Amino acid sequence: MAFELPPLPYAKDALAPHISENTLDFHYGKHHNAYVTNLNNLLDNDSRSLEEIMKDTAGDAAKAGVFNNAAQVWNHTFYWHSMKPNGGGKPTGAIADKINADFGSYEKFAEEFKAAGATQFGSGWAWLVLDGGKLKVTKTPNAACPLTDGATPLLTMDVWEHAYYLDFQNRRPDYIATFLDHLINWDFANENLAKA
Ligand code: MN3
Repeated sequence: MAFELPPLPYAKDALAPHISENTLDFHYGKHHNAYVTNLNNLLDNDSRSLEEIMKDTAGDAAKAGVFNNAAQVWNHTFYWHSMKPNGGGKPTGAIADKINADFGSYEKFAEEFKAAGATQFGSGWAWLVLDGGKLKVTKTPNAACPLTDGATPLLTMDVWEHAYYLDFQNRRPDYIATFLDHLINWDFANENLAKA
C-alpha cells in the first residue's frame, strides 16, 4: 500500500497573511509531497503504519532514509493540524488547565516554546508533548519526532527554513511569535490530550 499525501485541513490561502499561499504551495505541495514520494520509492508494499515504520527505524543508521522520510510525512501532517485560520492566543479547555499546572502560566509555556524554536540549531521542530503525565516543551533536529522516545506529541512547529523563509526570510523569531499569536490550534492539542 502506497502512502498518500493527506489533504490540508484548510485552503492553501487560509493562513494568510501570516503564512502565505505561496509558502503552502511549496511547503505542502513540494516538500511534504516529496517526502511521500521518497518514502514510497524506498518501501515495497509495506503493510506497517507510518508510526510503526518510524519506531522500527529510529536510530538505525542503515535505515536513516526510510526514517527521515516517514517521520517527515508524519511531522508535516501533524504540523498542518497544529495551526488553524484565526488560531493563536491563549489556550482554552483541558490544555489550558494543564499548562497552568505544569508550566505555571501560559506566559511561561510561551517563553519555553519560543526558546525551543529559536535555539534549535539548523533544521528541526519545536513540540508540546505529554511525557510521563506532564506537559513538556522539547525540540528535535531534522526529522526526529518525540513519538519514537515514548512521548505523546500534542502540537508541533516546523522551524526548517522552508517553513518561513518566503514570508519572514531570516526572521525565525517573528515566525515563531506569529505561530503563537495567530496560528496555533489549541483545539488540536485538546483532542490529542483527550486521546493520550
Ligand atoms: Mn517542513
